[in-house]
Amino acid sequence: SAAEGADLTPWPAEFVERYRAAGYWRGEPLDALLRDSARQHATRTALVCGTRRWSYAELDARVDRIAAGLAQRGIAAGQRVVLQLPNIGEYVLMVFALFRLGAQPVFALPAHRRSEIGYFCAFSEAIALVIADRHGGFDYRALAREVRADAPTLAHIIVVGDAQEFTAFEAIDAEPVALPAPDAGALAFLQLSGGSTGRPKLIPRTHDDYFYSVRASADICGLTEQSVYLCALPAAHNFPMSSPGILGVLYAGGCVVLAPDASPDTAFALIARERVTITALVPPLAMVWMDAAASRTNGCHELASLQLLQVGGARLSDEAARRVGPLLGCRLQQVFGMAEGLVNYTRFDDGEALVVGTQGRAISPDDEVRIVDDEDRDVPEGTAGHLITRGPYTIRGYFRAAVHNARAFTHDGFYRTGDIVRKLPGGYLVVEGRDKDQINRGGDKVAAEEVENHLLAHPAVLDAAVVAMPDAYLGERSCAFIVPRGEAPRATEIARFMRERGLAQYKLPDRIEFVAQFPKTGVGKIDKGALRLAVSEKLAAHA
Ligand code: J2J
Repeated sequence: SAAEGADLTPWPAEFVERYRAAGYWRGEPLDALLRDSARQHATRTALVCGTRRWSYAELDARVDRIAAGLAQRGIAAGQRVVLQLPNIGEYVLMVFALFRLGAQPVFALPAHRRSEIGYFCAFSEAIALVIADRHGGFDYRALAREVRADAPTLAHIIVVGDAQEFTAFEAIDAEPVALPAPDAGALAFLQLSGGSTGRPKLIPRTHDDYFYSVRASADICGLTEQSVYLCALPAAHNFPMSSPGILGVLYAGGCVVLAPDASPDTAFALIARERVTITALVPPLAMVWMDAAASRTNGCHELASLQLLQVGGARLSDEAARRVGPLLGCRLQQVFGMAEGLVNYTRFDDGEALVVGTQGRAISPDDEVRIVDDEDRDVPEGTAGHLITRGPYTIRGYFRAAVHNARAFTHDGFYRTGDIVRKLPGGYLVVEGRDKDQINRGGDKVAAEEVENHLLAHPAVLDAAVVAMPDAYLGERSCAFIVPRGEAPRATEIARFMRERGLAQYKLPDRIEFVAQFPKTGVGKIDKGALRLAVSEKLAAHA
């Protein structure tokens, strides 16, 4: 694996010194966040899941026992554990237990299937996989059985619920033992990249860098021990985890309420019951909530406690942004972030024009945010260009991806975000588009090449190109253009084949177009711009 590149690309020494001197990196592992809050807020409610509630003291004590239980089974510091859980209390317990142990969670999503989970387990050389028995009509134990066959390092499969032949989550329990504190400069966990390549890239975040982004985010969002956060998005996603999300709320001594899903029926009832003050959504869900609130006579009443709605993950239209306040009776905060690091927020003292029309500005005075042209030269303020960035919580390289890193980072360590952005006075950013080969399906990122590779595995597919097409609800959906080998297969046959490949549902093409050949650019590459135009014109003609 050494040939594939480093697990963690370190920041150069001068940056390490600067970030420490500025007080960003404090040498504290992430589990200290829970330990400290347990000291300060022992009896306050930290976590709510359905009818179950944990105080800070209870949560901290349970985490100690789970960490000891994991250690007893031979799961140790520096080992990877693929974590795939829905929004349930055990997710939070397991995350902190792994942090405390110095073991490294790989944050998979409940939507992932055999293709993704198998890859995460094999590529990260995971020693354990943690799943729920069933969720959303899907049996994760069946998935684990399939994955195990191709993941030689996988020694433990831990199941919340009915474990069948696997290890029950409740069995991971032992008298607390003294564990050496993990090195705060070390890899704390692997987050997933939205990516644009054939295989999802893994993002190595350190305790130091992530802890800083969480503290600063909690501060920017005004979190206190009075804050009640509804986690309605999948908890493992970087946004509800850290911006300021679950970790930020637990740092501030507030209360995290886990929602099993983000539907208005579920979420509004929880907001009313727990007096939720802040939550985070992707734009399509924000629109569903606004529609629901508008059509419910008691909608506003249920949301009375809600002070702040954060929206991010994909571009929120100005029109939708303007309706948040009137319809939901709370403030809007736009969040433009990425699991690789950089997070931008609109601020509380920003005027309407900034909150509605921009995606905010960076967290840190030491975030270096540059907008450049195709030759990496800075463009004038207000001009659209490529966003590149480095800073105290932005990675310098992906996990074991030397070849890709050479393209994804400049020689002096700026991360190429792939976003096309304008920078306004004060550092406010407006996301104008993207130059990465990705579809942003309402916040769910789909790497075109990953889907194309699966399509190319079908014997009747000669060539494939996946592009974004406009969609009123999700912003974008995916369209696969296929050049058939001989007679075109039926679209339903392609869909069946793709499902069998074990891909997450959101990556399956929303539309398939068969063509005799692809339009080419001057240099002979597939002209994806022309394909995007072709499908959007076709959709417009039928609208
Ligand atoms: C336009 N595009 C956006 C926005 C992200 C907080 C919030 C979001 C993420 C996230 C995150 C956008 N408007 N407001 O990690 O901590 C697109 C950009 C970006 C990519 C990153 C967080 N907010 N995007 O979405 O790693 O293209 O992180 O580069 O999933 O989402 O995706 P992801």
